[in-house]
Amino acid sequence: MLGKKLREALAKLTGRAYVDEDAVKSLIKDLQRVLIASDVNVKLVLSLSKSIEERALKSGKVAALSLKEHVMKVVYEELVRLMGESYSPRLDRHKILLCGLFGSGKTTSAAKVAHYYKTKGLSVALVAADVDRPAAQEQLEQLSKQVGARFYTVKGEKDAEKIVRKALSESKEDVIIVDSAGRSAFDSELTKELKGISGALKPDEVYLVLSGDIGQVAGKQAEEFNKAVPLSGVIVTKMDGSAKGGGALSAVAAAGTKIAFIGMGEKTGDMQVYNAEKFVGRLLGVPDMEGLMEKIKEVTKEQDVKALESEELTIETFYEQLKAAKKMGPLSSVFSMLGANDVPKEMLQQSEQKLKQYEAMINSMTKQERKMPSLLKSNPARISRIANGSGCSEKDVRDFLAQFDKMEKLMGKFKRDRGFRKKMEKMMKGGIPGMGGMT
Ligand SMILES: Nc1nc2c(ncn2[C@@H]2O[C@H](COP(=O)(O)OP(=O)(O)O)[C@@H](O)[C@H]2O)c(=O)[nH]1
Ligand SMILES: [Mg+2]
Repeated sequence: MLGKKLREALAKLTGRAYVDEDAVKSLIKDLQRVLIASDVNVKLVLSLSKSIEERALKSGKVAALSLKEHVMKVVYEELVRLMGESYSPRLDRHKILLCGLFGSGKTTSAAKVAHYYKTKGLSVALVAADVDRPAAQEQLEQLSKQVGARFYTVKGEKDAEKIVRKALSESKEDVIIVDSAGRSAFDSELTKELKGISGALKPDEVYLVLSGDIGQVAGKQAEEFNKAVPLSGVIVTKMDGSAKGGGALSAVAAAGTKIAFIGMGEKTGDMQVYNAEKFVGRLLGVPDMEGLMEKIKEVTKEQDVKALESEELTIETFYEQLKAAKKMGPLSSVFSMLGANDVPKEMLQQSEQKLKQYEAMINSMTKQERKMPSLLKSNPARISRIANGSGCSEKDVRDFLAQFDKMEKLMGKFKRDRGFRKKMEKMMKGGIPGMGGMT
């Protein structure tokens, strides 16, 4: 383990924004409290926070992100590693088995999933293989009518496997969804029944239906079901209530599976395909997780664009950099991030205006023109078109092209010549704005 001071020094040397260890630790303490309050299994919280701490300290922070955002990014990525970024339900012919304990929302979810596939234009069969309660079969029959799915069962049959075999032999639908019996607790009877159904059905997807509010027991439950019939995903129900869904996180971690759908109400349309930004936001109590991740993605993309520097400079890549720079905020803050705090105000305003002009011009160029500026240089018609399109004069356009030419040469030199690079860096530190080469 490196000493803190040494690590800070190293971070500075390698150009990384420095990450404060104590601050990260205290942020992670907060995170632990939140996750435990959201019903995530304590052991899981501890192992998660350990890997989050390690990564948050090790990975370089993007200068434009606050420390909290940096940690949030790591947290988000770790959670996504467990639960998946989003779920893409398959849209071909396939067979689905739903399992779960009594009252978890299996039958309702069967109808919701059926509804989902109907809206995708697929035909759907719902099979009632809950042999314990005749009422459950009627419930599914009613729901089938509502969603326009074909309904299969054998009334009075006590062998779930037989119902499934019969449905399979008759059904021609694209998607076959089997609703199985639940128990109030997991037992060997249920295992036997599920294995029987699974053997007959040979499901492509096995979803465990879990109520979002079951809390700490979710992990154990998922493990048990996963042993009986290997799960391919979890459907979390009742997320329209106060549940935070931490149980689902424990469940997918324990069974090594992913979240597929989220139930958001009692009606057949009340279901969403799982999406990490919404789910993680709720789990962590961050109301605008989508907004936050959007920002993080943009700023991180900007960093990737910097890596583009080694790539060829075209108007296209220049434009990407321009857009990325804009997302970082006004030029003044970009300069101060570069360590140039004393750029005269007029100069900033002028540069800001120039950049706007450049953007308008590039917007008026075709993709080809952006890739090959030489198409423009010798072509007055094109130049006049761009001037008209961007509200600039033809001279502005020609100036920009000449400027771009210079920049291109400069970049080439920059890449080839390490000594030149050093000089440039020195110049920038001396307060000469980085945009100097552009204006
Ligand atoms: N609010 C809400 N209620 C749900 C949801 N999913 C199921 N339910 C209700 O939970 C109860 C049990 O559902 P059911 O599908 O019969 O569970 P099963 O025993 O697993 O088949 C019913 O009253 C459903 O209306 C949901 O996403 N939100
Ligand atoms: Mg049921």
